[in-house]
Amino acid sequence: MTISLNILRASSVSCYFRNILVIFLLAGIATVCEAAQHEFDMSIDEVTIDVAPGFSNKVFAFNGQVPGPLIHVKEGDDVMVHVTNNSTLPHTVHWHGVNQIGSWQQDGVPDVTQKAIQPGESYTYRFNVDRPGSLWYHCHVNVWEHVAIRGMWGPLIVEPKNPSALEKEVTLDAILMMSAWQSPYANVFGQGGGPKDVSDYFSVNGRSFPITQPIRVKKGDVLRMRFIGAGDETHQMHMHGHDMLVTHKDGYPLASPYYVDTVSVGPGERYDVIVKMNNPGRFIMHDHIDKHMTNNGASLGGPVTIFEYEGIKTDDWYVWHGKAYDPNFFYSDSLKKGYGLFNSAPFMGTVNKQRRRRR
Ligand SMILES: [Cu+2]
Repeated sequence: MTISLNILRASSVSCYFRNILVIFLLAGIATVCEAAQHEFDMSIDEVTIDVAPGFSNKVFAFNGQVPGPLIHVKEGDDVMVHVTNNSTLPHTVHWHGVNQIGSWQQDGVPDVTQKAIQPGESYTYRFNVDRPGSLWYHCHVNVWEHVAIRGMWGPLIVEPKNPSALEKEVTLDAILMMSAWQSPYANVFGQGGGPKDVSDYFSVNGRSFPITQPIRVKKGDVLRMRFIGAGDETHQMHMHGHDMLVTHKDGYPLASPYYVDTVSVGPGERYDVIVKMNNPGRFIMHDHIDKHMTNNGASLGGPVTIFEYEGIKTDDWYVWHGKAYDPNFFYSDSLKKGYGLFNSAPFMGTVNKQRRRRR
């Protein structure tokens, strides 16, 4: 900069060339400052969500919703999140996939990087998203309960500075967060999720069929699905009628993408798949662990969606004939809105009528 200013001051530089230099300098500064700075607010609230027909579950919900709000940023951005704990138990937020280079104190692990955020208290996380991909965030206190069966998770999508040619072809985005529930503890905060406890409801984005949603497509769409293993079970997600090209694992691009019709999504894992939607019809996607296709033992339930192609006539007997459609159930609309934090009204729970702990 000093050298550049000296050049500008040199009397031999004409006004014309000085103006050109200034333009180049400003362009350079703009490039250096390309990384954005985001500041978000997130609360942790005690609410109840409907997981399946006749089954509701009390949760600790980021911004009152399960899954939590979409955080959508770009590789290299700085992120600041003010977290306020309105619940009756302590929590933290771990930013899963962010390597926290030079910022380990922001990793969100209680008694390792910070003291847990107590009820009524706030904590501010500051970090740089140092690598792109399908990341996520979740509590790191009593994870077997708070994460496995209490809904404390949401997507953190970091767009790459240099997307691949195939990624640029994507016309429709979907996020699928897999998890399970334990009905004996549905209304009991502070318990459940132990090694002897049994999951009896299974879900995608916190809901079990039939109150999940279809993914509506048209022939020629290039669909990207980001699977996130948010709970404590493995889910074998099988798509009928199409090949899924696995392009990323845990946010990292694969050197050799490979085709599957079933993708195994374990706890903490993320898989990105890209699918050429070229087979008009009505096709199911379901968990191929058969007992996961039940709601407390009753079939059909669990993490099921159906790909509905535009132009395929619905039938009277079709299980979702006349269903009210939510185009944002898989965050597809939120992902189109650019960068930021996006709440989603259909994921909101109802506020519990209970006494808050006074501090
Ligand atoms: Cu927690």
